[in-house]
Amino acid sequence: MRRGARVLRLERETPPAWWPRFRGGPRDARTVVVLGRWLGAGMAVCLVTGLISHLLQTPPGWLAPQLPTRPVWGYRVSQGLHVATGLALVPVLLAKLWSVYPRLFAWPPVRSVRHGLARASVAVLVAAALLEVVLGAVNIVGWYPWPFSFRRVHWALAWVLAGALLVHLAVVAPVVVAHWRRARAGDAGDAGEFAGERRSLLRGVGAAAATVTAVTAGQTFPPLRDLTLLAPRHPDHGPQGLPVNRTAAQAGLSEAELSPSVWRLTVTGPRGFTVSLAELRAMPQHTARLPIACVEGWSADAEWTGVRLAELLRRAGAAEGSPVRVVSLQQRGSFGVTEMPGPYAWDPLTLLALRLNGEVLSLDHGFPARVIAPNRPGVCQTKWVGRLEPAGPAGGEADR
Ligand code: HEM
Ligand SMILES: Nc1nc2c(c(=O)[nH]1)N[C@H]1C(S)=C(S)[C@@H](COP(=O)(O)O)O[C@H]1N2
Ligand SMILES: [Mo]
Repeated sequence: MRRGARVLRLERETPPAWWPRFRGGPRDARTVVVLGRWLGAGMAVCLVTGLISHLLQTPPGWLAPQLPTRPVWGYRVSQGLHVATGLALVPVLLAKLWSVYPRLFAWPPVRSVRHGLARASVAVLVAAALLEVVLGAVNIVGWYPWPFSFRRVHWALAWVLAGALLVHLAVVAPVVVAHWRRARAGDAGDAGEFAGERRSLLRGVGAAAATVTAVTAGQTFPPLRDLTLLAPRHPDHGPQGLPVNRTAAQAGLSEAELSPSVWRLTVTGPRGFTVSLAELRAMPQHTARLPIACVEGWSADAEWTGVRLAELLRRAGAAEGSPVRVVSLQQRGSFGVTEMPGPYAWDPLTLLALRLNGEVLSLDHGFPARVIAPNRPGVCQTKWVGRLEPAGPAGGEADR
């Protein structure tokens, strides 16, 4: 009781003279709710598409044999949406923080244990949201200033963010419900007071988000390609009309070791074999139009020609439907080895590609041979392939 009385008395005191005070501006509950709605919708899109990206890249064992290879552009749309939505959220997040930051200085700072916990959860929410968005944006420009794995931290933060957001929504639910609909003339409260300013603010934030999208989305959405001013990649700038994320030189590969007189493809298995490039070219060639969809948000369609992976696996005596480990000649850095689940390995569209857009693959696109599969993240489309290792009949790791 006595504690309660003290807290109540504190509530009646005015803040000290140095305590910040804010007046006016469209920072009323209705503004905050509308911005929160946009932010929440965008975060939900990022969470779902991020989850898809995670599962396609590193599926749990039970899911790997079920992964869908159609639509061929599925990952392209999903990850394009992820990065486009994440970038559009930047102005919305800034506006939301601007609209609520005076509340950081509410008096008294803490009213009760419950109030203290609610405020602490907002601290987690704000920190996680800022970090998630900033890390993502820094990653897509190819800058890695931190020592940790972007992917692991971004993944863990996504769950922290989702949890903090749920707690936050529970706490603010009454305010959200009260201001979900626009106030009508004659309604009580302050909802109508800032209507004009609110409209200007929301229009400004909407215009900022639309502008960010317009100047970046062309990296994945061809109709906007001519507006691609701020995106790190232009979808058709690069050798053979396709961007390159890591060149052969950057991967530590020399022209000599990739030369057709030296290079051989080995496929392991009960009837394992080794072939030269000339022998691969003599096998039946197939052409497929499939996108490269980089996890970093750029993507482009291309026409690939080569040998069906399934045909190579079958010839080596691999069990139908079994997964395959794709091993690149690249020794340095990541993406040298991919585990390809069965559905991709045996899909008729999945190729060990030798040609791109009608020409022999350039060195930087993976000459002499690279993998291209439908509905797969770009990181899994291994270049400079040297070995294919299908899993044994039991499909277990022990067979490898
Ligand atoms: C609300 C904000 C966001 C959430 C909840 C979120 C969530 C996720 C999740 C769960 C993943 C999968 C991570 C994994 O594979 O383990 C992911 C991947 C990714 N996100 Fe976000 N993200 C957000 C914002 C952003 C932003 C703003 C960008 C960049 C502009 C971004 C760029 C990326 C990239 C490049 C990946 C692929 C990582 C990789 O596999 O290498 N994200 N995101
Ligand atoms: N061996 C190897 N394969 C690789 C990579 C790599 O760094 N090494 N990068 C991957 C990534 S991140 C992408 S997006 C695609 C890009 O293919 P491209 O350079 O032909 O456009 O290749 C993938 N294959
Ligand atoms: Mo990529």
